[in-house]
Amino acid sequence: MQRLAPALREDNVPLDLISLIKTILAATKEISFRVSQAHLSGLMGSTLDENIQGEVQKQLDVVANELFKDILLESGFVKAISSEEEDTSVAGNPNGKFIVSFDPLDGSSNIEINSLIGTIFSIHNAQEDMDADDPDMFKQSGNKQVCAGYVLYGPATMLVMTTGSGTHFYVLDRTHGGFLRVERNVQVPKDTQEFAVNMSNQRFWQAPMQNYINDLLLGDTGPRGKNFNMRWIAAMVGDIHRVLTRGGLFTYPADTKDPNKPNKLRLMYEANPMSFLIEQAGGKAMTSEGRIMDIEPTDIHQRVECIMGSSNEVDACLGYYK
Ligand code: AFP
Repeated sequence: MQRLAPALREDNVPLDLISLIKTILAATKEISFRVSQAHLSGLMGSTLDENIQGEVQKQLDVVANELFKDILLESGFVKAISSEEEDTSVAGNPNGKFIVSFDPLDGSSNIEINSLIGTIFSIHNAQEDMDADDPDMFKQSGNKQVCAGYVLYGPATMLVMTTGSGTHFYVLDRTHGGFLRVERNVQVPKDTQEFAVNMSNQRFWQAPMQNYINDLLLGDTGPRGKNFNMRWIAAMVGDIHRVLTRGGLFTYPADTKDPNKPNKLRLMYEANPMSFLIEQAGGKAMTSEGRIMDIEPTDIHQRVECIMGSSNEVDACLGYYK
């Protein structure tokens, strides 16, 4: 097992990016501690506020967001940040080399039930010719990410990260306080018999997704000729971690439940970083129309359809849209 900084140096990650990653991890270690103490410190439950997405914020969402934002902005490494919990981007050091998009606490409906939650982050190079307070700086495709990852606050606090040379697993070793690399170049199996989707939305999906999932449910009596199992953690960090660990297909398809919100997952804070991790591990990350990371963003809070995971299964799903 290797400590984080030597592991990153071995992968030829530039020193300024290593410094930023260490800053991000300092914030996540603090969030991990606050999460573990939340019940004891009266931090369970919701605030009276809604975020820009119209979702009620949990107290821990706010704490995690403030912590992450403050540590990043004070570091001097970032020109601006953009968070799922902020109305717009927030300016940092005008000379900062990077910009960071993040979901400070993904899966917040799991907080009360002491189930999986995590922090997701995505790093791009800052554009030198743009002002630090210009949110348009974040309108860069997922292809331009220089690093992406998540920290999962589970039985172990785990970091899963890529800088473009494979996806690697790290575990927080509380005996020395740092992350140790436990698995290099994780590979998502090409085939799977497991899928993850919120089945309660089935009647709102488009016909191709309805047909695909129906065929999975028919198991060995249907056209797929094999049985499938289903899992749904309701936190993308948890579901994608399972896919990275043992394969699977994860989807949050477009639906007509709320005509003003045909997609649920956020491109910048969820879909792009997870796509980078999945593709670096040999999987696929798509919408029904193309690669997620090819999307040129038009809004920092835009939402996108997600179909990702084991490559042959993603292809099988997309076959229903042709
Ligand atoms: P939050 O970021 O608001 O906690 O939402 C989590 C999430 O965006 C994603 O992580 C899950 O996959 C998805 O929502 C779960 O959605 P359902 O509540 O519709 O199952």
